[in-house]
Amino acid sequence: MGGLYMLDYGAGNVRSLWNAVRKLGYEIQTVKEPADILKAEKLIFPGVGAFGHAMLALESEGYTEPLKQYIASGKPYFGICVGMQTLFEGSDETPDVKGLGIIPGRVRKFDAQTKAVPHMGWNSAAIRKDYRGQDLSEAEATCGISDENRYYFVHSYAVPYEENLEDWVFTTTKYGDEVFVSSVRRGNMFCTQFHPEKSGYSGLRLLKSFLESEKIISEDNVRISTVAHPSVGGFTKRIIACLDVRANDAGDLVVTKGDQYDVREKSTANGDVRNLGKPVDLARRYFEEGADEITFLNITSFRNCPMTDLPMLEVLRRASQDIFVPLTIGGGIRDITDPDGTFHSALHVANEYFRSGADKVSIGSDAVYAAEKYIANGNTSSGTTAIETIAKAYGAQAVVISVDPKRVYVQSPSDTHHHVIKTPYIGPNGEQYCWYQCTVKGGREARDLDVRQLVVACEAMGAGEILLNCMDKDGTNSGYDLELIQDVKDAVSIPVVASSGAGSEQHFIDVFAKTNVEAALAAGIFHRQEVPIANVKKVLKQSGVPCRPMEI
Ligand code: 1PR
Repeated sequence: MGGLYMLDYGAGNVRSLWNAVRKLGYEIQTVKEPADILKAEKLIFPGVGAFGHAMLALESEGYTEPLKQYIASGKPYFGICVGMQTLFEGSDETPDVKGLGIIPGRVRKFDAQTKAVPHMGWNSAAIRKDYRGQDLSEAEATCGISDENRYYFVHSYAVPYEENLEDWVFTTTKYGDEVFVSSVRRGNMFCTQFHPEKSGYSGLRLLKSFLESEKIISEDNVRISTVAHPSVGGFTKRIIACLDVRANDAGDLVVTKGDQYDVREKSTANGDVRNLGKPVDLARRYFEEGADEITFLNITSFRNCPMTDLPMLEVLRRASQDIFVPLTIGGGIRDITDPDGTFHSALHVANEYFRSGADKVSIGSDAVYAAEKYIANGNTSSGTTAIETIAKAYGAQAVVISVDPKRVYVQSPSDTHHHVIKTPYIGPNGEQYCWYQCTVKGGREARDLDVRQLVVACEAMGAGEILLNCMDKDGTNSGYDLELIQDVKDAVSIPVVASSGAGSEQHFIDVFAKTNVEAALAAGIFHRQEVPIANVKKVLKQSGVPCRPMEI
């Protein structure tokens, strides 16, 4: 089909959308100049990053007027996330920048007192039962959205559902105590707050219905009833598969797995790097098996890794062609100086990863150094750290902090100036207390910084999520470190991913029952096929923990 265009203002991972459209058998072109917008027969605007940044980028590229003209022409338009928000009058995210003003209403920030913000993960999108006089099955059939499915959201700002929006609102979604507009649909326009290109097969079906449709819906179907749909909460806990990747001694990139971060076989004379499979093949398997997200950690990239040799870029490019759930990449996100003296900022390194298909980047060692400086400067930051520069360009939700802590036992809380917790894992000398010491370089070097100090500083600098490993638990199959996890949850209001130690389905039940963490990550049990992801979700569902259903 000719004439399908994507509006890209250079702010994010448009590769996922491109891959999703290709997967569905369509070709899509990128808007390169204002005239392309008017040439388009169908237009998709996958907005990423801050509202103000998007509006200013549209303005400076000369896209604002052609975009308004395109929408007014009646040709099909699909806005995603910020691509939907820009249609409203304005946003609290950037109060002095006006939106396109096509839909009445304003984008507001979620209340972080009552829930983790950003709203990150899978939630339902409930079609209003009275929608434009259609019955539910008709509405479902014409757009591919179903109340049963879950869609991937990642945002801190949303349009609260209000009565005056009823001519526009197609679905609403509940997050914590707030109900917001998760899609609008009217005339030629269909826009979603969630990311269909990251919403598995449910998202692909929705995109397909847009690509196939002649027109979204006719004007005479404008809604007639005033009964709003009582949106029910459908937010789920996430199950994340993690792939620790490095080159083995033969130079091939393999998925490996450590025991407390030691990835070398003990059974072979040479102590070879443990090889559990090929990164792209394993990641594809986890997507098909129902992983809600996939994380790749390049575990040796703290070594000198020039920009010309970032092997994970190719892994991401290939993985993102067939995987339609969020991909996180970690390892080596920091300022890099190549052997020839060329300097690359952390933002530039992150750009390369986003352009190759990553949705989030995870920062380990560099976050520890940044937090140390932040604390040393009286809890102020320069604005130039990797966390800050990447969060400013791509939004907080794109910046994950990967924490590699290890326990340091003390007899009494007064034995250290660090934040101490009581632990059920008694120390070698009978100690009942410990603090969690941050490490860098894959756990090789310990720093005088505790986990609480790290996560609080990183949240203040603009990080959007914490990936909380535990060196003592990694690879032990003995369950998550629940005390550590709840302690970190209590310290921040951004989402926290529990990691390290999962060895059975029961461990997932425990982590969600005994802490209020948003997601649980595991590596070894999935790689060794000891517990399939489907079984984890089945037992969680039986225990009353909401999960994204398996889909085909
Ligand atoms: O410091 O920004 O270059 O990032 C390096 C990244 O590599 C960090 O995210 C760090 O956690 C990771 N990393 C470095 N060395 C290792 C190692 O294992 N030797 N892996 C490593 C961290 C922990 C988790 C693991 C969970 C679950 N591995 O990724 O997947 O513990 O395992 P389990 O379910 O089998 O218990 P930078």
